[in-house]
Amino acid sequence: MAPSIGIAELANQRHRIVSRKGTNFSIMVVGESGVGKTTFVNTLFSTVLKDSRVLHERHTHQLERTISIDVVRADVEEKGFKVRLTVVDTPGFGDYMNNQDCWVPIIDFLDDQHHNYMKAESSGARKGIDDVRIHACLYFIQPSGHTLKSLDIEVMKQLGSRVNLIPVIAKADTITPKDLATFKARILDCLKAHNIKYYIPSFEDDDEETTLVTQSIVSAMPFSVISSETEVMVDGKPVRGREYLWGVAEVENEAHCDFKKLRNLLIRTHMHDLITSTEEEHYETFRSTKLLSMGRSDDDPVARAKKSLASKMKEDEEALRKRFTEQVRQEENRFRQWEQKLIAERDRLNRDLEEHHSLVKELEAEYEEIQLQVKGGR
Ligand SMILES: Nc1nc2c(ncn2[C@@H]2O[C@H](COP(=O)(O)OP(=O)(O)O)[C@@H](O)[C@H]2O)c(=O)[nH]1
Ligand SMILES: [Mg+2]
Repeated sequence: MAPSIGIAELANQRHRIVSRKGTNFSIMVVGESGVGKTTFVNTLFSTVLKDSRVLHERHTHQLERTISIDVVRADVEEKGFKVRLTVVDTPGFGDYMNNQDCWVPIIDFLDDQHHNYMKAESSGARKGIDDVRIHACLYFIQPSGHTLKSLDIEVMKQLGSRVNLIPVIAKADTITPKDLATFKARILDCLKAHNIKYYIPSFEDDDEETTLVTQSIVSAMPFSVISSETEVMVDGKPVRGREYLWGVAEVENEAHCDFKKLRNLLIRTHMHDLITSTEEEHYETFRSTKLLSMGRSDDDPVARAKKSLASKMKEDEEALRKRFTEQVRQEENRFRQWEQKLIAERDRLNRDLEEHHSLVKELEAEYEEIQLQVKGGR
């Protein structure tokens, strides 16, 4: 029998969190396009669901501004213990838009979940609500070995102030262990230097053994992961991994990456901690700032980004209006010139006509005179 992945162990956690109906647990993955988010989601599901009763569901939320968010769900049940696991897969930055505010729809999604819950809570309809408040947000970092990009910093800043942010180094099989260690240290320094809040597993009230486990988890942060959608043979046994000419990079081998530590943290040891901190810290922060601000949000960077988008649109509109007015003005000028030309032409023709007229008159008078002379001469 394959080893159990430990959902049942939730019952041993510090507080009992699960009623008979089970609990919601939602994870979100965020990061640049191609960094390996979708592969990770599929890897996580296939290893978590190995021997659980599964009710799998996949659907897509189409959000505004053509950014679509993919939601994968599974009802996981082990020994009568139910968890509704939801993973929200976001399209990478650059998939749909390239600008600086590419993260705004993701932040909107997070806030919307809190907002929906808040509305349901205040109207007393909490039971019926589809609660997709995100308990853990995995931010995927490219395994560049250098340091964080400014976009990483900006996005993580936003995420960290709203959810339990868990920075993750993607594609650990593409970086040497030595470079990985340096990279991890640099990332931690960078997070600190930029005051980015990220999730640190809580130790309090842990017994000695659990504390040791948690310590080993914490010391591996930021977690490195290898993902793979296929299994390859290692020593005659199928394992999930990526096969190279020189060997296999194994997803669940702790010497190769921290996938197992991360999965343990999420699904086994700290699911409860993630849920409570979301409820007590992040949701409460959202609720109180929402109640406080009530429409006044000058200091909020998201509101500022939205405002800048709105003002950009206004500028564009203004420029369009100016261009249109200018065109109309030019057309009017052209018309006026043409009209004046016409008037001048008419005047010229009138003058010509008058000249002709008087010439005719002169000729007539001359003709009459000649006629008189002829008559008189007879
Ligand atoms: N070497 C390596 N490649 C990976 C890993 N995870 C994903 N990939 C590859 O990276 C590419 C992009 O992955 P995908 O999951 O679609 O990225 P997404 O755009 O972030 O969802 C695919 O070709 C994957 O096979 C990994 O851990 N190691
Ligand atoms: Mg993807």
